[in-house]
Amino acid sequence: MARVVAVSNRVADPRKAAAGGLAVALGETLNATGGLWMGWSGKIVEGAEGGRPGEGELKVQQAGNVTLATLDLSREDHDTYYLGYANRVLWPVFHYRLDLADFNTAYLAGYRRVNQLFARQLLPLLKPDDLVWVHDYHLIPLAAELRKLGCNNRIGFFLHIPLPPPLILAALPGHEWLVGALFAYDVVGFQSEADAQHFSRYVQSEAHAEVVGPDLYRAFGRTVLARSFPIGIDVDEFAALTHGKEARETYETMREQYSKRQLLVGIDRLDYSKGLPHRIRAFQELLASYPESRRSATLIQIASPTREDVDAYMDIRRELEHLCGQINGDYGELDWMPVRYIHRTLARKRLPGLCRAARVALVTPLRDGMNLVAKEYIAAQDPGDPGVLVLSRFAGAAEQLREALLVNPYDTQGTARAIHQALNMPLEERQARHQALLHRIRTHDVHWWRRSFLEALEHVDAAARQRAA
Ligand code: ADQ
Repeated sequence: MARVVAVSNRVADPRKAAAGGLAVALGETLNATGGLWMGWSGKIVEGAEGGRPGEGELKVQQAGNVTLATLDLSREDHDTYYLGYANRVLWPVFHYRLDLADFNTAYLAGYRRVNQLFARQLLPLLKPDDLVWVHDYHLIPLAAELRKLGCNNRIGFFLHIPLPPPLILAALPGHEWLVGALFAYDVVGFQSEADAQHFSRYVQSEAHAEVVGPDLYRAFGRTVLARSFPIGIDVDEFAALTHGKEARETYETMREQYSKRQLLVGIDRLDYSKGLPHRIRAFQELLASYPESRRSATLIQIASPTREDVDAYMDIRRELEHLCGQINGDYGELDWMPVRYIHRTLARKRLPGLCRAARVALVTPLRDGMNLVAKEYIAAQDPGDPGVLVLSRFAGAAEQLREALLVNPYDTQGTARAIHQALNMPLEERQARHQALLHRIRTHDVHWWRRSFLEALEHVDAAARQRAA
């Protein structure tokens, strides 16, 4: 295979286990092809007068067979591109939260500037046959910027978050420009069928795109292959972690502590898209409607700190803390607290232990591109005595994980009923559902995802590209 060049907002050293499944999976391909990974270093350089540092500060280092190329950002670029356009505009709009979007024009200017900077820095590193794979909403216009500089490589883009329906997307000022920029790619990948359909409907109605073949759209003088490539996890890597020392320790401690109780778990970033307050209210409803669950059902909610410089994230944190305090005050006993809320990132090596010890996992986002926690929970279970996944129908994962108990997180009573059903599900039914789910996440794991995307990119119709050139 040709050399693969990955570009994402942040890069991770693929050799470090803590980097997680995506880094490991990408790392494998990058390593095999002697590839390159470019992104922001995570460092902010304060200019003398808040100005931007000069260019040419790309830091290049080797991680095994992989070249890592990282760029520092100026304070202004970081605040407008990353905190601004990516996290205050695209993230809320793409998660259907127009009410939380802040359409400040300085953000868009910063977003364009940083994408231009990435393009200028990346171009000299590219060889003509490289396959370039750009990741996520931070870098949508990158291919368009590279094309302007004369780049003719095959370039693919994968959107890790949802793409909203046309009328929500159309509320974004400059949406025509943003979606138009996707046509500079050869392949555009989405997490779910629903997202791919939103793209199809949008480009046909707003950009008068022509459908020129299966999943092939032509507009702006270019042809793009756009379809879903649902991301998976590295099931074997996760299974190995599950049997590691730290995970076993966590599992045994939890089993011991909760031997007479029913343990439920929630593991998320503290993001408003994850539906945490809705989840706590559904759990409260469980305690109110099913008295037998009192003194028994215990929810451990791990919510890791994230994007705390953005107001909406401080608001959701306060709301969650208030709700957890309320439910513990109303229902808690001297020897039992219904919710244990932990505002921290759980060490990756311990995560499978907690998953395995929990009878039920609550994965109930209001909107989510995929949600890998749902898949990790399945991978961590003991097939002989598996737990039950309660999953929001609005997570991309719900398209694949049909044997989970699917819920509408806005329906508090309905979700409480599903949690009750999960807690009382007979062993044979748990086993049958788990077996089907495990099969699905195994056949569609992260390696399948990476291979199918890169194969699509490698085999993109050369004739169509010629016509476009
Ligand atoms: P995220 O929104 O970050 O990712 P998710 O897929 O749920 O969401 O989690 C990514 C990883 O973070 C998982 O490996 C998970 O275990 C870990 N994680 C989450 N919360 C944690 C916590 N409190 N402690 C420790 N680890 C935690 C985006 C999209 C998703 C999409 C992924 C991958 O929003 O929809 O599934 O990218 O494409």
